[in-house]
Amino acid sequence: MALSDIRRVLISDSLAPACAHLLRSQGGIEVTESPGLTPQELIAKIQDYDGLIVRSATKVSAEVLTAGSRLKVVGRAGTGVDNVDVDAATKNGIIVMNTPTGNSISAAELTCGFILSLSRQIPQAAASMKDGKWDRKKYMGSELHGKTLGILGLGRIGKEVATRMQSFQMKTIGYDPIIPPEVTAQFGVQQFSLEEIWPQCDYITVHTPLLPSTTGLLNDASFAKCKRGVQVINCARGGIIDEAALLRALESGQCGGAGLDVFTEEPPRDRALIDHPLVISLPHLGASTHEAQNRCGEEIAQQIVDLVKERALAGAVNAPALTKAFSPETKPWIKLGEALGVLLRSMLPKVSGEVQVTTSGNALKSSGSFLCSAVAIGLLQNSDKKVNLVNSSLFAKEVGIQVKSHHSVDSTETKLKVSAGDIHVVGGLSGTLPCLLQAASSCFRSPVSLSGTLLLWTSEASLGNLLELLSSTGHHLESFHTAGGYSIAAISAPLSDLSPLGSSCLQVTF
Ligand code: 9EZ
Repeated sequence: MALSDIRRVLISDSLAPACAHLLRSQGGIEVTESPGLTPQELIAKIQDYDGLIVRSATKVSAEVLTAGSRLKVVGRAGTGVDNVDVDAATKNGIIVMNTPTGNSISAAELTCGFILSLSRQIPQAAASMKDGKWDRKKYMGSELHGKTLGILGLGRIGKEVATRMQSFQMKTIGYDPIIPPEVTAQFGVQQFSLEEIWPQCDYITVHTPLLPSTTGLLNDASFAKCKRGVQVINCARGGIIDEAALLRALESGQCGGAGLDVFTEEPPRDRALIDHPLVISLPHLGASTHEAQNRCGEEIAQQIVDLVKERALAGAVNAPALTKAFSPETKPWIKLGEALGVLLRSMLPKVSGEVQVTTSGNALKSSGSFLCSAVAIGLLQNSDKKVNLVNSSLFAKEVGIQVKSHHSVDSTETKLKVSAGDIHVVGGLSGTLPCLLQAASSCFRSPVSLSGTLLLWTSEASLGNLLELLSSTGHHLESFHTAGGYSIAAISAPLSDLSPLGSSCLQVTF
């Protein structure tokens, strides 16, 4: 069943009404909203749905994903997919998508709130008032004017924090391994190496994903390189600032305050940081605004509508090969890739090791990755697994096949070549129909349509034997092609017994 065939969607968390409305009105999708299901209820219900949309409360476990026998997409209205078992989704051929941008302004504004709060200990002083006190000495603060803010991670959120804090005349510096310094200079952030950043900053805020390279980005060693009294903010992901190192730095005075919206464990059982007088903490409220929730609900619905309409695949986290695969022009090329994979699999006793996909022609310049997935589907035909464009490369790897792509500029002709060992097949389109142009080094005089039932011989076929068998079984010959020892016959329907046609004869149905 096609990944874009999404008729029924279940929304299992409380989401902005705009989400269901957009799915119904733009996508013609039947939507059920059932927030607060137990895991057992969700597992029982999910088999009736093609799509599932969640926020943070629903845990989309392997069990849920496996029970969803017709599930094609899981959408998370928000940044990250912490509550979705992405590996299990991929194995089951299910697309996982999120809305990476919907929360950016809210996250940035909260970060600025933390910086202002830290500079004057606003939450602590407010709490002391509620406590009946009038403590004017204890809450002496510092101006932000002229201070240096280090921003680690300069994507959308880092950028919005920078431009806002510049209006307080803070000096904004930062680091990002991907965004070029010329780009960040445009929004007033000079980049330095991390080693150069640490000693300059009065405040450091992190806006990176949680990766092995960013886990413990602030640790004992980096705190030691900072100015004494540096203040730190984490509104990104728990663990980017090492919690034990932060506590040590607060206790030694190396760190002068921390604003934390996120924790390695949520809710945190260890309350040592939260209880520290110089720590301001919140229960993961970065995305908790009406605007962010509306935006994320709308964005996830739009992304699913775009998938249904085969317009685009945006925000997918486990189908990188497919981001460019959604346009009407690519569909026949995917069909061709699958067909060439099927053909190669039938021609070889066993496909293993590297399979090379070579594209040529401008139209296929950036199609390599999804065509690899398409070829892998063909190579895995008849496997007992539910193979599709999401999981085919993964399954191919599991059986020892690596499908790799390369774009050739040697030919301007738009075509696709698939090679395994010393065997290769070349295909192209005739209109929108997948065709075989070449097998091994031999070109067919006219393209062989890769549809219906084909008989293949790796040696010279006996046309006499074939015609005799076809007439005795009531089949027709539709076309016959030979090239360099290979013969291909297109016939009207599959034959049940190929033995009269010689031992090299294979039958392939597309
Ligand atoms: C790492 C990063 C930023 C960072 C940001 C992104 C992959 N990646 N890594 C260290 N997107 C600052 C310090």
